[in-house]
Amino acid sequence: MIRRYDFGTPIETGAVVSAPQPQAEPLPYFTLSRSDAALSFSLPLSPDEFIFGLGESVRGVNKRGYRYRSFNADESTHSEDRASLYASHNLLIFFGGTRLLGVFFDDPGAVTFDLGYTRADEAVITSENGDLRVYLIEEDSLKAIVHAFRQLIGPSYIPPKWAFGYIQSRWGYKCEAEIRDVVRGHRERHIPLDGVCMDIDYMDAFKDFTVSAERFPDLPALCEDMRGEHIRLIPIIDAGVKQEDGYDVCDEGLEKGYFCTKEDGSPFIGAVWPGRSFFPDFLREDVRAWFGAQYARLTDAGIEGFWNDMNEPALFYTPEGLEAAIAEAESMRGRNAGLDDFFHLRSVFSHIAGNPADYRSFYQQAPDGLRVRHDRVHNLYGAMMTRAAGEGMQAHEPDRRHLFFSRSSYIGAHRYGGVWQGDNKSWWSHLLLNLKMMPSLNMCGFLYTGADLGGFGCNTTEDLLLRWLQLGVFTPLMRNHAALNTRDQEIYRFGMQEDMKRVLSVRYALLPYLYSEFMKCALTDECMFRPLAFDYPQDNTACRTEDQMMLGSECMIAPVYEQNARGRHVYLPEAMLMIRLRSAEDYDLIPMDRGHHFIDLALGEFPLFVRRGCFIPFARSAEWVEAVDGTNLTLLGWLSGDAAYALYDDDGISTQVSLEAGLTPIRVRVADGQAAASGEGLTLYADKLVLD
Ligand code: MIG
Repeated sequence: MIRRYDFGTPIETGAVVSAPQPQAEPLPYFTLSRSDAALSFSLPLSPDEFIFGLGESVRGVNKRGYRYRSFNADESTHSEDRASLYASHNLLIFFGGTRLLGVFFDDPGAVTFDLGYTRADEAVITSENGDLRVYLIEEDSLKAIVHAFRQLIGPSYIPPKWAFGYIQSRWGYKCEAEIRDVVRGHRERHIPLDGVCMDIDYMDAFKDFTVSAERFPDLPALCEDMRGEHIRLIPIIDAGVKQEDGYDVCDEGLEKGYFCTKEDGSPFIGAVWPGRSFFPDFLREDVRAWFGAQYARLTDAGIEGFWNDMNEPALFYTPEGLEAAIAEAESMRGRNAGLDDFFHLRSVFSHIAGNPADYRSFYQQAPDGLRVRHDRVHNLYGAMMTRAAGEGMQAHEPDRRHLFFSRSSYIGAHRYGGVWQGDNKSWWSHLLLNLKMMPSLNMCGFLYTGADLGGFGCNTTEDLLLRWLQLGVFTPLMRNHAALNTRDQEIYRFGMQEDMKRVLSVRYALLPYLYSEFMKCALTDECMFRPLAFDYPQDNTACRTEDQMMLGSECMIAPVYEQNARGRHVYLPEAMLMIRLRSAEDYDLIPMDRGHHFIDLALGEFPLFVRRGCFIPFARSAEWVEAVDGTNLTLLGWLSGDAAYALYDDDGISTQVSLEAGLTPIRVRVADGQAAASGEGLTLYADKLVLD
């Protein structure tokens, strides 16, 4: 059951698709308090209560014990102390205390979540706007709460099937020749690959929807050659539009008044990669339609996917902010500056980027037509950019799916695109963070997601990349991406490339299962990645386990995330079959009992656990998605009797998807120590099933 409570004058966010009527009675469970405009909701916590949710954020899957703040930020240090990342996903689920309760705070402004931080026995959620909608979700299980929430917010975005292939990316690929080299580097060595991202350097002077004539003289021809190699190019689009006379996007945006404005009505200017830039007012439907239509310039050249960046929006500086800092410095000239002056000066300059004052200095148009100061609706900016892109493509090519993933998001954007987890670092702790964010993002509707494999900032090490690929094999978005001036990170740069290649072979062999599970979750509003608590709520050890995740209905994963480890501890909440994988052809099948285990895993090995009584389909590997034969499948599992799996598949590109039409039941009958498998139109091998 979902109940809605309105406070003040809520701003329409587009997060939900079917709002129940607001309740007249006061909000139960929470104690309310006001201080100026801000409205706080507090709730006592019992000692062992869990709090799940908050989508993209640092720390654990259980968010209890820290203070988080929804205020989207271009934050490249995802350390434990960061309260905000790029997204705001204001869902909390209280579990294991006196109540089982989901709460969604639908508020596009700053919201603070003090979850047992100030006081260990209390959660206090504070809306700075004080104008918001609160949805209470009460069901009898964690799964049911998330399912009800997902029905409230509408269906998750569905990417094309090729987007489940391995994608190589790097900030610094400058020209066509370099892209061709990267593709050759993979194809020559038979390292699987389906896409290459084009970062900001493909553009002419970082102008959105332009292509550098010098470095990419013939994009349509390049796209066509790449298609011949079964590769898609995926260009980046930034939020800021370069201020430049004669640049048509800028000229048209100015002429039609499409950009965010300052208090005096003149267009707001902030500096990002193109230098001084304007920011489209994505809250406006007409602006979204206009911006979204621009993507067609690239799809008409043969592009089928995009990533949207810098859409918090990131601001390096505003002319006013920079001027004020310089004035401050000048006022100190000639003074015999002491330590305090020095620290003050340093802090003035280090706070120019992403300055809260800048977010208060411009205005947008809310859906009700009223002018609203940006900071009150800040967390919608990236979401509405993704919506512009998604709706633009729906209008332009309604029958085809396109790949979209965005850096910034708000709940609601999950209907239009996926997200990547932003500028992580080549740290082992960020491999674990990648894993922990997966289920939280899934709860909030973001199913197509993954992190920069190998790490974005800092120099990776080959063992880190190898172990990270062993996690990336399971994440829908599987992209290796690295920052400018970091060590080369393509697989073929490393001595361990054969091991890495073997890991990738598993991705393609698992594709029928991963795609099937993804699509079933997208079409039925379920989570593909789940904390163990969702499946084993009565098992306290399982509930407190955060470095293993349930994957789809049949599996559990437990990646190695420590350097020099040659194995790890795994807790099995029930008997499972461990598939110790080295490659798609080379693996061990080991039945294991419920309980604690230490599992040996050499550098090139990683485990996948299949619940006893279940099986998964495993294909022959391939070097690109379209080459995977999803009809020729080996079944892997541990059975003592009959079992079944519903395999979903489709053409991978059409927007007309139907669960019923896509499902093929696979049945295994076990009799006299023999297994026989059947499934219409499928060639199935039952010889790898472990029977007892
Ligand atoms: O300020 O386009 O998160 O993936 O490579 C950095 C350059 C801008 C941030 C993105 C990252 C991308 C980078 N961008």
